[in-house]
Amino acid sequence: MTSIANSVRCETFSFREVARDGAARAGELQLTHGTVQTPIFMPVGTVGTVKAMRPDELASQVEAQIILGNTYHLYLRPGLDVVRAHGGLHKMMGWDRPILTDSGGYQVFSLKDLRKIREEGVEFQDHISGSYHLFTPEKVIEIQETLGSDIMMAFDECPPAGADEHYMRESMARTTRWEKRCLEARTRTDCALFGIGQGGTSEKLRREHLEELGPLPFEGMAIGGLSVGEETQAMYDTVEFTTPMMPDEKPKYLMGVGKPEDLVECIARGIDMFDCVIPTRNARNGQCFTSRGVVVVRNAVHKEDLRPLDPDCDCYTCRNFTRAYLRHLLKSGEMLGPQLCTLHNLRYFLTLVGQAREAIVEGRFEAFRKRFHELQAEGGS
Ligand code: PRF
Ligand code: ZN
Repeated sequence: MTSIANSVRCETFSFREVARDGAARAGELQLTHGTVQTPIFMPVGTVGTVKAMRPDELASQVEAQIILGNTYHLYLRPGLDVVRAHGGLHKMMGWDRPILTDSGGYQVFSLKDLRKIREEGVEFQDHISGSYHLFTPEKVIEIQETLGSDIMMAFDECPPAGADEHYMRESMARTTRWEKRCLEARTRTDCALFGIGQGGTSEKLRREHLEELGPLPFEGMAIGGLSVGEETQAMYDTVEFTTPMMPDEKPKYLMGVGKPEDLVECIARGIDMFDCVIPTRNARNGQCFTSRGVVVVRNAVHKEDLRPLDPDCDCYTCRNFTRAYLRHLLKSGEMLGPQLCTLHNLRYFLTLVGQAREAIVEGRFEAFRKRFHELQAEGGS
């Protein structure tokens, strides 16, 4: 079934589908550092911190079950020697729950003018010191094993949105060869490895790539190459025709997505895992997501607004502070502003996927989805 000679597999990994409602499903993911209930959203901790959050808040208040880190950034700074000296990324950052690391593929390709793609890998100049590096499939596996990730991602190319079919085919064939080399390079039996399918918004290309990658011994499979500037409906359509092409016995991860409505719509289309910088990044500018839609807390309408951000939210921010006070903190440039908004946004995202899961388990996902959209349409202010 596979041409992979290396027989190393992750022994601490398992995935079980718990319930299904339409295409939506609830599952349970067993990883080295603990269990994850799916569908799940993973807060992004690019450089070894989820910005503005302490790990204890992330665990006890956000109730994050797994977070994401980045190979590219951690390799450049603080560097592997520093991470190794701490005994791995978990110990360094004081987070004892699961961590997924992205392979660096996506980050390196966004360097545009500073990189060269070769069969061997990608040569690039980093954004910090400008020095030259070569990322190969072997190298990014070695880095992720040194970090001690629960889930490593294979090395892929995420082609730009408008790439033509000829370029896409060459890129995908190379990505397939790179991903096989990742499987050959793994040595740790406590780090899972996920494959990444590309193919833009083309059903034909998605099928071709997944026919090659699906049978390979990855523990999970991701959809890459979306949320790169295509229309929202094109993204939903692609997810809808792609999830049935992915192995059902493995988790299905949609990389780099999305807003609350994207989570609900893609859970409806069979996605189990998400990550995105939106809740953390937008929080720092005072854009908050709530059960009634977006609240831009910096806006003047909230100057004397004594309501909490979200009346339905149980987070520390919503239990203790008004919109007027949050606006004041943000306008004053106080650190607490971004901290409180980040805490709320992440708690809201984790609550949302938790509610979706409950609805799937109870067989009422469609009603949940309809109610979600109705409430969002009410508007936050
Ligand atoms: N590949 C990798 N990471 C990613 C993506 C991808 O295609 C995306 C797609 N937007 C986000 N993060 N390795
Ligand atoms: Zn809240």
